[in-house]
Amino acid sequence: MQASAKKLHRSQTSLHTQMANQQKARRIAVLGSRAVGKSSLVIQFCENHFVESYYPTIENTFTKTIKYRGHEFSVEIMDTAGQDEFSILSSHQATNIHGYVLAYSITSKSSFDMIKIIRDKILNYTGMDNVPCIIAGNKSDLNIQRQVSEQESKELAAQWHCPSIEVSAKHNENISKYFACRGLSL
Ligand SMILES: Nc1nc2c(ncn2[C@@H]2O[C@H](COP(=O)(O)OP(=O)(O)OP(=O)(O)O)[C@@H](O)[C@H]2O)c(=O)[nH]1
Ligand SMILES: [Mg+2]
Repeated sequence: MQASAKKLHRSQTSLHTQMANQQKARRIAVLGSRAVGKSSLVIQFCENHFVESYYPTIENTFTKTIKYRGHEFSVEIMDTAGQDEFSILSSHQATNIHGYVLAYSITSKSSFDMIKIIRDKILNYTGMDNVPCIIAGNKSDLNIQRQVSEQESKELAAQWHCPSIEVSAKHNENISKYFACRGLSL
């Protein structure tokens, strides 16, 4: 093979590898009100333990490699600070994201209402009509303090054409399912 042809072949191969790698990388942002358990969910998923104490987050990024249907995915999960109606999305929270986890606590109606506000902010920011997301109702172990029914979250999910799931970071229930659902099937 001629030197120039070899060079072209090498650069094509490296471009091909780069594209393949890109296809297997996923970026997920976890957003929601304060103290709904965003960090607990991410830590349970990435590090397999539950933290009882509450440390408000500024921002953290976790990475986990997952094998899914024979492919390895590198999943980058952005754990964000709790949002209220006045917080402003930063550009890295709203761009280059493959999927959003909109988290609320089943024990807090206001945190459920907040995910609607957050989604509106994302739509405004991106100029899209819809974004890939999953509705995650955390603290399902606290059923006795429930303020949001599963039906309400299912109705919202139908409206947004997205999945919804109830999870417990404490009991490690449905966590992998919910990250797999959002991160890998996109
Ligand atoms: N019972 C129960 N408690 C939980 C669960 N998940 C989180 N918690 C508790 O709720 C509190 C807040 O959890 P965090 O994960 O820090 O909440 P956060 O959404 O990251 O909070 P910010 O970073 O301030 O936005 C902590 O005391 C956790 O132990 C859960 O599934 N069940
Ligand atoms: Mg946090």
